Amino acid sequence: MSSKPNTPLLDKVNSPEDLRALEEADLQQIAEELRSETIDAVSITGGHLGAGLGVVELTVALHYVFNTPDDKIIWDVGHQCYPHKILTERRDRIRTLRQGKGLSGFTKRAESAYDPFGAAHSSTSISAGLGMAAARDLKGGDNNVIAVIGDGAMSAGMAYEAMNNAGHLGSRLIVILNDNDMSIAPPVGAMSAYLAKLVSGPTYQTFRDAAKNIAKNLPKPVFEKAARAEEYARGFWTGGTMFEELGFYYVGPVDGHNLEHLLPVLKNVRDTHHGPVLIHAVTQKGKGYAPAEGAKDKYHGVAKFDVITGKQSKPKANAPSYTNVFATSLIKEAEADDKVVAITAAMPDGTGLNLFGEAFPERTYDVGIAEQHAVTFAAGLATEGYKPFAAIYSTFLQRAYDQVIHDVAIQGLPVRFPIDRAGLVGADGPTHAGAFDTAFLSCLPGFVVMAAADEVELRHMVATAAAYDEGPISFRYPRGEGVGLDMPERGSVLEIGKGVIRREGTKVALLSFGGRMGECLKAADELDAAGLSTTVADARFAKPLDMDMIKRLAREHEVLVTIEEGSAGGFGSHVLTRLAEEGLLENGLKIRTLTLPDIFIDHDKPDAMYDKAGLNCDGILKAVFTALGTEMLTAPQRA
Ligand SMILES: Cc1ncc(C[n+]2csc(CCOP(=O)(O)OP(=O)(O)O)c2C)c(N)n1
Repeated sequence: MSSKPNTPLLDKVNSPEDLRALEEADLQQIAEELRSETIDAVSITGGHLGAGLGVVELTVALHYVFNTPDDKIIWDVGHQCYPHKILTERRDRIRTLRQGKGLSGFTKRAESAYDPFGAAHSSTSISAGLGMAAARDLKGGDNNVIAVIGDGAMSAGMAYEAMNNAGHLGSRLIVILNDNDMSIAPPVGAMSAYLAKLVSGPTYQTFRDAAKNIAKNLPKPVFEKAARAEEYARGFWTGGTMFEELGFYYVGPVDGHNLEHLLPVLKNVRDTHHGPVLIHAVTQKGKGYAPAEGAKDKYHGVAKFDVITGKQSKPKANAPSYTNVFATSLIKEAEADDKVVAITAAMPDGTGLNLFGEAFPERTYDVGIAEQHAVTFAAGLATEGYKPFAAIYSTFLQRAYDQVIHDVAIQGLPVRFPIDRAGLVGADGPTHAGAFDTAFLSCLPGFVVMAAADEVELRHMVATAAAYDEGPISFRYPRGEGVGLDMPERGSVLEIGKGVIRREGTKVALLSFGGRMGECLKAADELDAAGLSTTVADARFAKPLDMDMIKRLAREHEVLVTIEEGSAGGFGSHVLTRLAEEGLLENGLKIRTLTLPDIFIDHDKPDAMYDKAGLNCDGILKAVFTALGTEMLTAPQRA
């Protein structure tokens, strides 16, 4: 039963079951309303918009054709899942996306049965889906498993590892390649969609027979077109051939915005019992919202915005971002040294290497979503005397850990690791937090590990890394803006393994590694005001540690607190180990190590996250007062 125009059909759809009760003819209206609802929600919350808009029809079609949540849809990266969340019992909370205690901006198992696998890092969906398919086979079940993966995510090796394995196992698994790269997308249309439908159908024998069957009833020019389209659909197009060679049954390309094309293809694939099938859907990022369609990044990630104009409301920055300082500093170094080269794994804008690329296009490498390759590629460059800066966010560097150890560290190669988004990152939550890099790098022999206390320090660290040729070196810096300092034209080369005292005191020592320096200085003001004379030191290096400075802090103060925006096992742990070795923990020194707590902190406003972690002025004061065994000053006393 088709409803009257202008009736918001979406109001009747709380779950996919409600959706499946509708007529196929109603789905176009649902898609339109779903698109508007997604735009409206993200205009309030900010977040990933373009990717979700590109899969609206696909989302509707998948939930209509498949019996979710028994049939499992795994969204790769998960940033395109907002329409999916709206259709799967979360519409009432969609305007809490990415807010504290609200919905996650990614798929999350704890949030819903309709999210069978959590994501945020890319290219995991086929592996996870294959695992679920193998489990189903072991259990003798018959549910479907569908992995939806973007053409970008398909650039990562893991996706091919999974397909290789899927071809070998032969389990029934549906992969939907969500191809929104218009510049490489082949032409699509009714004919290729029709062929795709035929070749995915149960009556299909061989695609050549199918093409012949259609073609013999067609006039000659159409026949020739049909033959060409058939080649596109099954053989000629390299994607098809390649996927087939990996053991997948290739279907497509199909217009991912056309429900009349999508629904029969999905039904055919559902109702035939193939092994691994790949449906190649061509979509447009930002589809259906003009400001997104026209934007260079297709509104990949946006701040809150005005729906009518598309204008985003980004708060005015008081200081340049750390990302920008990194990029401009690296450009300075590269102007002076033609061996400096830069590598990004599909994040040119996020890392600032877009700016570097404009200045030095021939010395900039975007290798795709391929962090492992990026690191070993950098190692190769280093063997030939180049100075590679492999700029990878802390969270994504996790994926390349073996390459960091085996290809870089063991060979002592001077690869530079600028590590952006070090620490808590706010709305993106725990999947994107840069929590572990200090721990996983400062345990590696021969590595130099730095963290910038502010943007001037970052500039110095870029210069230091450019000058340092003896082995691997990293420097971490947080998301967001610097503190607004005057910047030197060019960075100075720091002495390796030397920290710096920022202010001298006598009773309490705060030893900071990285971006929490501002909070240390604030806490020191309060402690001084409370009669506790406080030293503040910037360690600069977690490896090698400045043991002269650290020993002096330990000997000359009653309390020593280390602060870092990273997990346990990092800077503070190394300080403790070394002080124990020196016998300096036996003389009544009261020591505390402030790190991120042993939990994954959910997405929230940065301040709330710091509060939870105890990594702010209050947290530092609390640590000092508990170490001293005295009451903490109340806010009125402090005022
Ligand atoms: C391992 C990893 N590296 C980098 C990223 C950052 N990232 C998020 S989405 C994205 C692009 C994904 O492109 P595609 O798969 O085509 O999806 P689309 O956004 O086009 O829908 C990147 C690079 C990530 N999520 N995971």
